[in-house]
Amino acid sequence: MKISIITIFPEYFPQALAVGILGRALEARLVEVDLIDLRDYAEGTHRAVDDAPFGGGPGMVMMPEPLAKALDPLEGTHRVLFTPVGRRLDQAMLDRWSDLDHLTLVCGRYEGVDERIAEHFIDEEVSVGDYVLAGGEVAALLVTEGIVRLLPEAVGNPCSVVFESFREGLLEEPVYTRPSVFRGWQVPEVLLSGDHRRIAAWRTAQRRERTRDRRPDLLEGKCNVEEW
Ligand code: JDK
Repeated sequence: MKISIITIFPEYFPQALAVGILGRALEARLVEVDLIDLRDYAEGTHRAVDDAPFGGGPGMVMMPEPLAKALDPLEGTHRVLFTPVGRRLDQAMLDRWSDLDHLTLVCGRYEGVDERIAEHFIDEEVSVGDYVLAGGEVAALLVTEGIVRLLPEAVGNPCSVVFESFREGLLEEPVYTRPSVFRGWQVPEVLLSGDHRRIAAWRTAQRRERTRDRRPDLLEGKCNVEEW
């Protein structure tokens, strides 16, 4: 798989791409990340990539021409633009993109990109969450990491990834490791019992309780409140 990232800050990425699952996947050539410096497609002595907004208002807007020039050779790839006004990122999008041969991620800056780029050079506009970043780079890194860990052979134990799709949209249960007593705090007794039926029941109860408490939105339309 290849991921092309268009950005005015290519230097943002290399350290993050070198560590952990991402670093191993890149080394093993399971994925190639191509960092494209938008500045290389800008003209003039100042290599400007931004200009004032038509109609007035604060800030600057990414000019269409450098983005179009960078995106022309990437026609036919799946092109994602990060923006606070996109459809909200979810695991299903990452699952879908992880099957692609070539994904293009476009990172804006300033107040965003000229709308004609979004209309004519982009396949999906995506928001990574309901908060405002200063640009798309954090989003591109987040998506790259989320995709690469889904690639077969990128993760030590592929079962742990496959297993996720069977979790039915509930939050995961709490996990514990040794020691069984840490600073006086005991691991739940059931986890030490060796009774796998009781453990499974406890885990399910924990997942429901957590989801009800922290992410009730995940339960909407799922079930009657009594039962969960
Ligand atoms: C790409 C530039 C910064 C964009 C204007 C005014 C209130 C903001 C700053 N999920 C998510 N969050 N943030 C992004 C994202 C931000 C970006 C870019 C992605 C490119 N920025 C920016 C727009 C505004 N707007 C009203 C909301 C301010 C993605």
